[in-house]
Amino acid sequence: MPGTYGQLTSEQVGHFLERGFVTVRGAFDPAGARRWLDDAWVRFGYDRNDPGSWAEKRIHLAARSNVDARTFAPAAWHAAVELAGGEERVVLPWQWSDGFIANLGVGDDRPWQPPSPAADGWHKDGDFFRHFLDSPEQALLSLVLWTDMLPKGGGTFVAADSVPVVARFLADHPEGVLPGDFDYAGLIGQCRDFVEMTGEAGDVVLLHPYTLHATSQNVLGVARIITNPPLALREPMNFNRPDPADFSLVERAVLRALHTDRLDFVPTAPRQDLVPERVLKQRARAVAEDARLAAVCDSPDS
Ligand SMILES: O=C(O)CCC(=O)C(=O)O
Ligand SMILES: [Fe+2]
Repeated sequence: MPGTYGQLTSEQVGHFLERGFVTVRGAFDPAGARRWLDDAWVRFGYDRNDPGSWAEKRIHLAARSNVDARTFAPAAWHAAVELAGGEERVVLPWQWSDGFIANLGVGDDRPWQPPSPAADGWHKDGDFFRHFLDSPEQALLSLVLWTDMLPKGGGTFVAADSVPVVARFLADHPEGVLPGDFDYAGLIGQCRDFVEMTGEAGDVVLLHPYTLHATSQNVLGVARIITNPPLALREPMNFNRPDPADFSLVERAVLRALHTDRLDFVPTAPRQDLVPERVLKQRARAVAEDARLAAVCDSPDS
């Protein structure tokens, strides 16, 4: 459909349909995030210049502050909205936050291994809802790079052929799947196309929401910091639109995966919001984080 896609090139559209992701390089100026990153190190409780002090190797902070991606990273915003089917279909604003995910040396006590089914922690994002084929809560998975993501330095592992695998699983489970109930070993075992995502601070990777991915080892001694803000839809995905031109690229990728032109998907159980373990852990950390931030604010050289 030439001309239908504004921001994305036909190569990017083809790549998204084939391999489930699009990269927007230089989507924002990392200098604009300096304060957030300075605060993050206070919240971690570590000296950024002393990797020896980084006791906890993976930290996922809660969000304290937000920016609207539309103004902060316009090219990424436009690309994301286009993948999800247009501005009127998505929940706005698309908020990006300082809920940083730091890889400060996961698995740095053993030799680095490339992505494969043997890596730990393959998952689909969305620990906060019951998953259906058409779930609106997570229309896209994103990786926002607040630092460089260097080879062997914590680049998120991605299974670029996982969308069809997960699509079949969800199509077979119209009753929905709780985040902890996916057969991840069985699903990742069907994948062959593994990617170690790398890039520079300011890059953004937009991925199909079904994409299986995993934390990787970071053996470089260099901190890697990302966020993964979900873009949500106002209504569930619709695989049965009267005019095929109205399918979003995310929906098209699902139909293609299921080898069908359209599908009348009807969930057989209610949608469900969940409070993830992650949030409970973040709340538990927050008291100490607040105290450290307050101490920095009170110090004479702040
Ligand atoms: O840290 C990473 O590379 C991936 C993190 C992730 O996938 C998650 O927190 O859901
Ligand atoms: Fe994830």
